[in-house]
This record gives sequence, structure tokens and C-alpha cells, in this order.
Amino acid sequence: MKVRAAICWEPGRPLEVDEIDLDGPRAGECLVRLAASGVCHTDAYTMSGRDPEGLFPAVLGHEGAGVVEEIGPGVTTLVAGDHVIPLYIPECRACEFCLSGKTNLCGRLRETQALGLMPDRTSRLSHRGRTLHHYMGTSTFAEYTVVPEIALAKIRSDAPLETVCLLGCGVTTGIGAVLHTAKVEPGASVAVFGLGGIGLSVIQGAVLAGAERIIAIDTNPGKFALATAFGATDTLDPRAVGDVAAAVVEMTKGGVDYSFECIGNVEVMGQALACTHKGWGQSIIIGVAGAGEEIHARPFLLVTGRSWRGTAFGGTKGRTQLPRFVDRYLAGRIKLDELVTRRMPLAEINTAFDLLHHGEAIRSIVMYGA
Ligand code: NAD
Ligand code: AHE
Ligand code: ZN
Repeated sequence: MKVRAAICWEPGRPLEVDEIDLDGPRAGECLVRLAASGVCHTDAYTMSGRDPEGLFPAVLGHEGAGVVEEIGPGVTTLVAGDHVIPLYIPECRACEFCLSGKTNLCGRLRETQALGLMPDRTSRLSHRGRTLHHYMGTSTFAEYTVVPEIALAKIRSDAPLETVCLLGCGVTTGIGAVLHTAKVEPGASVAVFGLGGIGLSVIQGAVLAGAERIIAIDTNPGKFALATAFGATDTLDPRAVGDVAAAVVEMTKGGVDYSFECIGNVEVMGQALACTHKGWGQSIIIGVAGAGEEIHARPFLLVTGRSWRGTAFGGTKGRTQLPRFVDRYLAGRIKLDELVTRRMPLAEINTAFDLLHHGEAIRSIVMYGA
């Protein structure tokens, strides 16, 4: 079928919106009509050429929501009409990762996702006969996409797809990092480095967890008002202090219990570790760094009881746990609408990246149809 999609032909080039060919779902796959897709910093990161796994040409996008239009042979858990959120981390419930009970990193699709292909090692996407790569197994910058059944979370049909798409990455990642990965406890102190869609969602996760002190840190003070509205107790511009880690240690008389890096800056990752409390502090890396970049820290920080961890999709098992996030949003316990800076048709998708790069957007949402 012919569908409109945003094509990333090569790093550093704006996306081209054009008609592409989308093949129907094969065994174990579903055709999904997307209602909307959020734009995450990770899309911009891959577009920039900094992603060591970036493949081009590709249809990017991984924060979507839509409706199952058609199912392929062997699909048993979904039917046409089901409302779904595509998952860049699937949940097969059968691999050693899923069965471990220790991680959300299902291993079933990782290899073919990294090749930009469906599980049978072919692509469903092409443009005038030229094969296009899938992206993160989701490719949500298109009116329709084909996704394996195990990478679709079925959600309740009364949730607004044009908003709960944000649960496909940013918000779930931030809240999940607090609740699933760090397991922040009531009364804890937290420092959040970077106040985009991820950092603000860490803040709302910290509030849900009952954290008492939440220090919101960003080089763009324009982000502080929303951070405070989300529950931050303190704000800090690192440029206003000589050493941001020392400033946080001083503010908390010893360091925070938990810190979260939500930027993708390896220097800040080191600062985030250094600002945690001796003996028990935990620092969680969420930001994604460019090819060749490495973290570094004084080993003594770990020797003296701090730990350095990371999280993907907030440690969330998508098919099992995402429906509960949708419930929490509908119950008013998770904020999504407040994160939406702009909605736009697919034709204007490059504006979303301009806003992101200029620090003017938390989340832009591309709307399909209507
Ligand atoms: P964003 O661009 O919306 O927000 C980043 C924020 O960091 C901005 O407010 C910016 O002003 C601030 N910032 C930049 N440099 C800073 C510095 N030196 N000190 C303090 N603040 C600084 O991005 P986002 O969509 O919120 O994503 C954040 C990061 O998380 C990205 O690296 C993204 O790729 C990554 N991410 C990871 C996962 C995961 O599963 N691990 C999921 C989603 C996004
Ligand atoms: N491809 C990059 C890493 C990119 C990355 O870490 N992606 C996150 C999701 S970011 C969503 O906005 C993730 O889930 N990673 C786990 C995985 O298995 O991909 C690189 O450095 O190679
Ligand atoms: Zn993302």
C-alpha cells in the first residue's frame, strides 16, 4: 500500500515527507494505522549521525500510538481494531531475558532491529523500489507501520491515542527509571540532570514515589517553571555554580540518594554520579551518548558505596506494564498533556526538530489523518 512517511535519507539532512510503499504484515506481524507520534531526542540523535547503529535511508519514529488494521498469519493476541502502542523493546515472554525476571530487555528482536529489518530479515518499507530501513522496529513517522505482534502493547480503547503516544517512550522511560530501575523510596532526595520530556517525567516519577527533595538541573532556565509545576523542590542552572556536583552535595548536606542523567552528555553523567551520597547513592544513566564517547569517573566514588546504573525504557515490560501507565494517565496520576508543546501534521515534522534543537519544545506530536 502507498502511505505518507518522513524519510531520513542521510545524517544531517532534514526529513523528506513523501509517499512510500509499505508491504502488508507477514507471519507474526501487524499493520498499524498510526494516530500520532511524539518526537524524542533519540530521533534527533540518530538523524544527526551520532548513533553508532544509525542506518540510512530509514523511516524514524518510536513514540507512536495507533489502531491495528490487519494481522498477519499466526497472530493470536491482537485483532483488527485493537488500540496499541508500538514497543521498541518488545516482550516475547519466552526468551532468557523475559524469563529472568531481572530485566525488560527482551532479546527476541534485538538483532534484526539493529539491522533495520523485520524478524524475517526483510524490510516492509521502500521508496520507488529502493529499500528503506525500519527504525527501532517501530518507524512511527508514517501513516501506517508494520510491527511484530510481540512489540505491540494493547491498551484500552478510551485513551486518546494522540496523547498516550508519549507513553511509547519519553514518559514511561522517565517514570519507569524512578519506579522500576532505581526504586526510589518515600522521603528520598533526587537530582535530575536535563529537563526535557525524560527529565520532567523523572520528576513526576519521583513525586509518585514520594521523594521529598527533587533538584531540577538544566542549562536552560526556561525549563524551570514546568519542572517546578511537575514537583521539583529546587532548580539549579549549572552555569551559575562552579561545580554542579559540589553544589548538589552542599545543598543536600552530603549528596542525593538518587540522580538521573537525562541529557546524553558523558561529562554530566560523571557529575551525576559525583553528586550522590557516599555509601548508598545511585546514579541512573538515561541519556544516550554519541559514537565513540565514553563515561569516566574516579573509581573511589564507587569504592565508597555509590553505584552507577542505566535504564532503557525505564525498565518497563511494555506489553505487561504499559496498560497500567495508560490507566494512571486516565486517573490523573500521570501528566501527559502538560508536556505537549506543539501538534503538527506530518508535512511539518522538521519544525519539531527545529523546536527541539532550539530548546523550545518539550514534546512535539505529529498527528496523522483527520
Ligand atoms: P531533550 O532535548 O528534550 O532534553 C534535554 C535537556 O537537557 C534540555 O532541557 C537541555 O536544555 C538540557 N541540557 C543540555 N545540556 C545540559 C547540561 N550540560 N546540563 C544540564 N542540562 C542540559 O531530550 P529528551 O527527549 O528529554 O531526551 C533526553 C535524553 O534521554 C536523550 O539523550 C535521549 O536520547 C535519551 N533517551 C533515553 C531513553 C532510554 O530508554 N534510555 C529513552 C528516551 C530518551
Ligand atoms: N543505538 C545506540 C543506543 C541507543 C539507545 O540506547 N537506545 C535506547 C532507547 S532510546 C529511546 O529514546 C534503548 O532502549 N536501548 C536498548 C537497546 O537494546 O537498544 C548505541 O549506542 O548503539
Ligand atoms: Zn525516545
